[in-house]
Amino acid sequence: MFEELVDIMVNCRRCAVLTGAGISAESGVPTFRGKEGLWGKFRPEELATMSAFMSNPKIVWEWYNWRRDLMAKVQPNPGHFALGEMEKAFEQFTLITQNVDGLHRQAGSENMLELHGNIHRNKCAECNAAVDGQIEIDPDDIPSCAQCGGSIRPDVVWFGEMLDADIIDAAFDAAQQAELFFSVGTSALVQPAASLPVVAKRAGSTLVEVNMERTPLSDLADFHFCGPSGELLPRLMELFRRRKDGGDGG
Ligand code: BV8
Ligand code: ZN
Repeated sequence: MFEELVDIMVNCRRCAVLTGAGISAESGVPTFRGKEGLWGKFRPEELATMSAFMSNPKIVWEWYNWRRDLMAKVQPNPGHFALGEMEKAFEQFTLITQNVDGLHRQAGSENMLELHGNIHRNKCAECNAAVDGQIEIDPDDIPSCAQCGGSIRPDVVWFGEMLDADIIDAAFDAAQQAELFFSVGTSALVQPAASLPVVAKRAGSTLVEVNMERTPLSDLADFHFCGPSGELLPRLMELFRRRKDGGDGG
């Protein structure tokens, strides 16, 4: 199943990976668009937008507190660890994640870009000042920014908000330079993240998709492996390791 891909991997020096909610699914974190998805109960526009926060900060904080509580109970799964191992196998490796759950860092990934922020961090909704430490936010008594008095919000990128310019630039650079680009556990719908695999492919990269279902990217990909990333990525790395150790000719 992976032999042809491993033949390519062993000759690549620059690799980049884009992950989405699917890679955290086997850790017990609901995905955004799956039937049990986070959005199942709500619509993105209702909650993950500045206008939702301005009009109903209480319900937005209730939702984020619910997700934070959930994430405090979950662990990285073998898919996260496989990407942590993959990072060490290439001269240049960049992990680009749309996820805000922090599980990649817990699994040992170092050179990574959090495109959509991090749910465990807070910031001021007015002046963007980082608010470290305080994690528990009472939706009925939302704290104010010490600098400007603005309301405190989760430090994530909402729909209609710009991504951090340095982070998205670094992500496109990594995609442009990659010889090998993996898209893992993402429906490839949300922009600008979903353009990264396309940029990589156009720049000559081998494009590999690991996902439970086909996506708008699947026809463009050189390889599409349909299945759970928590099983497929460890198997791929196992074969890659054996090939690197010279223990496996085929
Ligand atoms: C921007 C952080 C410039 C918050 C998120 C029309 C109106 C308004 C806006 C737009 C519009 N058209 C386009 C836009 C732009 C919009 C966008 O792309 N919308 C989409 C929905 C069409 N993008 C933006 O607004 C971005 N900003 O463009 O700024 C701008 C400025 C002003 C005005 C206009 C433009 C900001 C986007 C960031 C939004 N924030 N998250 C939070 O988390 O609370 S997005 C959210 O979706 C998450 O980050 C999530 O990661 C991301 C993408 O979803 P996926 O990760 O792909 O998850 P999903 O459930 O969809 O898919 C999971 C996949 O995994 C599935 O395919 C499933 O089969 C698979 N899977 C499941 N289990 C497994 C698995 N695969 C493998 N193994 C498994 N076990
Ligand atoms: Zn402020």
